[in-house]
Amino acid sequence: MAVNKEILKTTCPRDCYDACGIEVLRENGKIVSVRGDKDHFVSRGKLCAKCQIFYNGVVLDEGERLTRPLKRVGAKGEGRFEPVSWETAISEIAARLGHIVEANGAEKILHAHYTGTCSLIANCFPMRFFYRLGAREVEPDTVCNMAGHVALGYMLGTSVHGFDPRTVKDSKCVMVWGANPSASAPHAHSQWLPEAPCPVIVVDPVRHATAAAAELHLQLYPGSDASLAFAMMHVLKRENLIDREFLANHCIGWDELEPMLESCTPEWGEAETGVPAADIVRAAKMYGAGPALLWLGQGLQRQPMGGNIMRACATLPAICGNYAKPGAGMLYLNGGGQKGVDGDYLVAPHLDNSPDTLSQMDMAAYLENAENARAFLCWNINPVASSPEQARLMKAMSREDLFTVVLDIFATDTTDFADYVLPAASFLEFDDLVSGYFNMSFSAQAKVAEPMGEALPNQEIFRRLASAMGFTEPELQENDADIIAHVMNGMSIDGGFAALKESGTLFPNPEPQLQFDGHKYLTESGKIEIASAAAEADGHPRLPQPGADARPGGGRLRLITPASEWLMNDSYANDPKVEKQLGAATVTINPADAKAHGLSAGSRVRLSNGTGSLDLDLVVSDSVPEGAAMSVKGRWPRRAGKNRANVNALNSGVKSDMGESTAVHGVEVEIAAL
Ligand SMILES: Nc1nc2c(c(=O)[nH]1)N[C@H]1C(S)=C(S)[C@@H](COP(=O)(O)OP(=O)(O)OC[C@H]3O[C@@H](n4cnc5c(=O)[nH]c(N)nc54)[C@H](O)[C@@H]3O)O[C@H]1N2
Ligand SMILES: Nc1nc2c(c(=O)[nH]1)N[C@H]1C(S)=C(S)[C@@H](COP(=O)(O)OP(=O)(O)OC[C@H]3O[C@@H](n4cnc5c(=O)[nH]c(N)nc54)[C@H](O)[C@@H]3O)O[C@H]1N2
Ligand code: SF4
Ligand SMILES: [Mo]
Repeated sequence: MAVNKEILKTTCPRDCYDACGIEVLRENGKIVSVRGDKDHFVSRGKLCAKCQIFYNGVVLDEGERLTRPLKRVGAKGEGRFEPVSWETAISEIAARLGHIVEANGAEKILHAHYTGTCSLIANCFPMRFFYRLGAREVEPDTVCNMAGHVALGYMLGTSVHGFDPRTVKDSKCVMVWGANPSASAPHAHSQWLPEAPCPVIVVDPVRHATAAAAELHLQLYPGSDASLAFAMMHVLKRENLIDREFLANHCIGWDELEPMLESCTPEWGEAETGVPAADIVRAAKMYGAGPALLWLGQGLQRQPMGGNIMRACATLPAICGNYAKPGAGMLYLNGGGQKGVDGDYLVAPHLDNSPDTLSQMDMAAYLENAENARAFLCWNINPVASSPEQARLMKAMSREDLFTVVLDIFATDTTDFADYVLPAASFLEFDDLVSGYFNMSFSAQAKVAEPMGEALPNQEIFRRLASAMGFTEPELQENDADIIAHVMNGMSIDGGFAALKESGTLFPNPEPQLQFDGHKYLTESGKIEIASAAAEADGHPRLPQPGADARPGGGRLRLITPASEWLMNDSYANDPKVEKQLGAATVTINPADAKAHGLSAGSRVRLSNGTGSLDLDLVVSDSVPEGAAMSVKGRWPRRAGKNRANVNALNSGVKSDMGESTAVHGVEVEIAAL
């Protein structure tokens, strides 16, 4: 019999800078291979190593996926369930939620969500349901990047209008500050940076692969970034590399900032940051040499003073006039708005009845108390793995009277605590849209397989819940094809979804975009607010401040828990081949600290603090500076043996200075041999 072979294009919808194009090979309608699209400008025929495994591994494995709605039969946390029909699950959940709304009020229903899938409909549509319901939302960005959003909002009026990476062809320097592309943006690491026509500077306490490949790596102490930025600004001023005309025309507050630079000499900078003064001078001259790009990572602001640090670092492009011209700019994230995506339409804010949001840093404490929350719904998130105060959260989620519903594609630590588990369809199983947040690309997620078992896309699950709860607003029943058509009608893409599926990815703006073209800054003043009255009104300093966090005392270490090259947040750890690549869970410390603590490489150590403890294998390397420790995020507590913990067992949930956001890279731990 002839084999019917087809190749279909789709897109990786994960929370990743790259937004790779994917090619799915099907034989007689069955997926036989998921791989990088040869014609795609990012993937060029190659997915990252983790997705190459995972998308051909457990995602396609019916034995590993959730395929039926489940109802709890065991104790909370045990993960024992019996299958039920969709009708039973939906009607019982709707009845219970309806009862809570009547007896306690909808604000006693808490819901948490984040980055499980970032395709537009599956990530946004469920918000329509929760807005209408009036449930309380755990503000998702508070576990990731909220401090940076708030800080850049003060300065620029937006945090989601970054540089266009295509503009690098005109750059004289790229500076990557507090991001690790070698893990979190693998193709930017292997292609975009090496192909840049200019030197690369990396600023990071950890010498990761991108830092090792850079012309210059400034290996600073964690939390000393604001001082480094001020020392660089001192040099830029001294060397006449600042753009005074730009400052006069487009910025507010230079006159107030300039005197602050006087004492921030490179030698002062070295004492503050640990970076040699000569390297500070060299970096400033490289950055000041002409149009330059500054990439501010999300890891950068996950610190106690993360908001101030973002403001200090983002002052560099302002004083060098690095906006609104080719080769210049700053990037935190690129939002869909720049491409014409109507984000409001996707979530329907006019339905919003909900009370104030809750910081994810406060979630464990909040859930402990029945007065706060009677129900907890989790979708696109695995908080038992990703949230702070892990042990406290598991205990709170063990409350018999906390009605818990979790949507996921796999059984996770979080589904173990659910009363009902609802099986979500994977990205291969429904049509959707993907908007890259680094590149200015816009892509189709195409349905290339039927949903596995009885799994359903998030949006369909919430349509069914909305009906069962008697909600009649048409927005809650809008179908995917209509949503896709509506979004695309608002954008300048010819041929609609069919054309997008055919090409996989398009650039709504075919030419490289100038950041803040025509100097249209989005603050109320229309200028870059180095000095911000809005920040001051919110109780922050009017200007970014130099300064570094106190270095941990008493032999403690500052624990950095960034992205792993083998995991995608808290996903992929259940794939046996990924698990093999990951090997044993480790913590890396500097040789000087190993010596001081009498520890040797390969030994088993315990990290502990007032929040919890975690046992790991020790790696000793000067890839991390003295006083710091590094262990990647994203392992699954339930796969760690009887202790059921990952790095978030040590995370107290301490907040950064802005946005009630996480300061997870500022956590301190003690280390001891086991
Ligand atoms: N210690 C430490 N902790 C951290 C961080 C850190 O740096 N250090 N980083 C933080 C950051 S930046 C983030 S963004 C968060 C991320 O934390 P999470 O959002 O919890 O992590 P993800 O792995 O992105 O997604 C969670 C779940 O979504 C599921 N999923 C995938 N597709 C779908 C779908 O279509 N529908 C549904 N319902 N579920 C789906 C996945 O199987 C996974 O279990 O973690 C934070 N936690
Ligand atoms: N493979 C993989 N890719 C991912 C993810 C993943 O989990 N795995 N997660 C995705 C998500 S949700 C996000 S938010 C992004 C995050 O991606 P990134 O923006 O790269 O953020 P992180 O990985 O948390 O941390 C980046 C770097 O910040 C550094 N850092 C920590 N403290 C400091 C400090 O005080 N100063 C400076 N200058 N640097 C510091 C860390 O050493 C680390 O190298 O990646 C996305 N991509
Ligand atoms: S996670 Fe990132 S690098 Fe990996 S396939 Fe998806 S978009 Fe590409
Ligand atoms: Mo994130």
